[in-house]
Amino acid sequence: MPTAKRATKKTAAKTSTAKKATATAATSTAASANAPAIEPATPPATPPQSTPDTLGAGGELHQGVQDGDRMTTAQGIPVSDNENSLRAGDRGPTLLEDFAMREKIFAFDHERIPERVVHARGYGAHGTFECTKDLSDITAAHVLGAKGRRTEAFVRFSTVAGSKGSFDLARDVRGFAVKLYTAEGNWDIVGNNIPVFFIQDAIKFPDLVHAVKEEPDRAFPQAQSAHDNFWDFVAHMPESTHMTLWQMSDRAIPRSFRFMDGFGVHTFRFVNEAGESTFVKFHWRPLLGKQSVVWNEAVKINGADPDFHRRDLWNAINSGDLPQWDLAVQLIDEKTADALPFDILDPTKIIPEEDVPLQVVGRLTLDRVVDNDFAETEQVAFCTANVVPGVDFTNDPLLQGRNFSYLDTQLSRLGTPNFTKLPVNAPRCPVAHFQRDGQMQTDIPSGPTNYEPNGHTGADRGPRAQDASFLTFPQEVQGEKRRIRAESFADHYSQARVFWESQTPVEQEHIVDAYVFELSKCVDPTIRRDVVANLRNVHEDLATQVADGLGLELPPASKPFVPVRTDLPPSPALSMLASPPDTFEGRRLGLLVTDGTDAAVVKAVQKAFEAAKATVTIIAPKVGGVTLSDGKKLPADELLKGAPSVLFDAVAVVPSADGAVELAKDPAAKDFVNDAFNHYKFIGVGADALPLFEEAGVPVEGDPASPQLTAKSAKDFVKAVAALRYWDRDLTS
Ligand code: HDE
Repeated sequence: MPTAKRATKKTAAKTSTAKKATATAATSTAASANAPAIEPATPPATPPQSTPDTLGAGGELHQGVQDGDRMTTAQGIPVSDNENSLRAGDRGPTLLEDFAMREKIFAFDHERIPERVVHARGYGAHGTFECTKDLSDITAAHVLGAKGRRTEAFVRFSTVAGSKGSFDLARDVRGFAVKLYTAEGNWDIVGNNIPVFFIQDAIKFPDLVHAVKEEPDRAFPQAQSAHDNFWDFVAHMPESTHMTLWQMSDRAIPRSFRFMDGFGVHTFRFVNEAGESTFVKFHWRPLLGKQSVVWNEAVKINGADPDFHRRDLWNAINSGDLPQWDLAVQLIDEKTADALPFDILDPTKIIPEEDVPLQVVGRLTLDRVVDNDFAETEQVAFCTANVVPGVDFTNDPLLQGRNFSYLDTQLSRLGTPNFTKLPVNAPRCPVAHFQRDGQMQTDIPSGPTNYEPNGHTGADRGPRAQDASFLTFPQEVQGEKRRIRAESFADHYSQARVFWESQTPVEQEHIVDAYVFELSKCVDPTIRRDVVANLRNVHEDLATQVADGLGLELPPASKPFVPVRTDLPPSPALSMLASPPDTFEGRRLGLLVTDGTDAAVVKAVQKAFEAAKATVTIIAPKVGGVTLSDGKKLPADELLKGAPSVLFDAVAVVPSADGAVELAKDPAAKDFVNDAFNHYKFIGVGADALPLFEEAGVPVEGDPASPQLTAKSAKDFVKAVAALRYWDRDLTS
């Protein structure tokens, strides 16, 4: 089986780096990744003792599943034939005795573990976090204690509602979960790309998730909130109004994980060495700026490439285009917190950046894709309760509930409390505790002492000195035990109004369109009415436009618990388009060529975009490529029929004169330019390309974002596309 052998060797080499990284965690397993093939057993001269170096014929404990040179069963028995099961006679029945076949199928039968009940579809990568500002006056967290200090990280991005096999461009919140393997244990910031949440109290989470997931009787719609159950729930939960505005905005259809924010959502607490506490909100801000797609594009991307986001991350990291985010914090002392118009414990509220500015304290760089999606991305276990000394919780009732939920769900997903031993979850610092046994215990703790205090393992195995340990902030707590919502949580609309008022007209139009689309999918008309009744408390313009889009008579406003504040100023930082990235770095140009395309144009475009740190994808009618004007062959990256323009941030269409005539007959080419134009993209128009645009009915002549593209103008084109979209394009002409 030469193929099996080749694969084995390659993977063995690759996994050795992962092993190195976890060497400190895997204390008792000194297996070598590059161990020689197991030789046929030579009986040992003396009977084996129970020490690791006499385990196994090769004298070593082997845990890697692809370490050996020859194929074996999981028990290490060499396999003679992996093509045929054991049978009686060449046409006879298969024998139960075939342990190799039965073991193989048994393992396969159990390959899947339960998918996450939410955030099932995710994609992970490794990276490094670097502290860029010493924050030791505010927090004792080691990771933030010295400028330049670097900490290993793992990040998993996700959608929330869809199952593991759903598509990437669902209108949905994105998970942004970060694990920092600090010198003082793992710190998880389990956040989202939207800074607020639908509900204020964890007890409502199962209801929210049931409502948004597929309806239980029919098992659809998948990965979509556009259905009765979700909007019925929202209509009856006015506290979700603020979050649904964000969800209806373009934030919920990001262009890529690389171009979206992350937020810790809750207010956390920093505690410094003197025991002083400061409230903190966490923000991850992408260095390449924020960018989203438009809804019509999202719908088409889901068909053209359901893996659009994961492919983007994989390609970017593997091509050295490393995604980066700044970690910024909003620090709030008790006095400032008391003066804010909202309760900082309420997770449906933000603290405007204009009120409490962001301070950048670190930078996250993703620099390595996973070696194995299951072992790492699927098995990674995040938990809000994983905090390190210097970081603590607040009484946010959503956060308090989450602290219970994550550990609990890991048990049903990963099947054992020993999931902390998995390489992706294991701390990168020494651990010392007396927790033992359980399913899948991979450690072999030696000696009889499994309790503390004891007289054998030494003082260092007891609790560490107080000042180096996690100390809960001694916040005073008192009050009656009651099921109650604080009055300070009662305002459900004012910040939704601020969000609406802070958006540009284009963004407001997208929000209205999204509400109209989603509510149009509700079969029960009372749901549409009730949602619009709530929206009247946010802003009359919003409610009127949504009602109009639905053909609905404007219903009376629902009654808010407390009067809506109309005096709060807009927060420009909430708009994505108000401060666009203005760079094409990290983005993708689709360059459509045909036989005879001017070689000088191709060369100039490639050079200009490479200099701008962007990617050029060559698209041609045949994937074998084209012959350019200079007679040279140019291989294509993509076939035109398989690479619609929705997959690119901007396009350039540079056929030869004959090529343009041929393209004008091709529906895929016409869709290519039509969609690019309708999605407000920049289009570089080659000198001979007009017949295609004319045939497709795309009015590029006179359109400022569809300049003529020549070898000379390539540099200007790359500057122009940094605007990313030309929102002023009049689509009615
Ligand atoms: Fe989660 N959430 N969540 N969540 N959450 C899970 O944990 C939960 C909430 C978030 O990539 C689960 O391991 C409750 C807010 C992310 O592995 C589960 C509540 C935010 C991920 C769970 C919330 C999040 C999860 C499912 C309300 C943003 C994916 C699988 C009190 C700040 C992590 C798992 C990954 C995953 C519970 C609300 C973010 C069931 C009870 C708010 C990014 O434990």
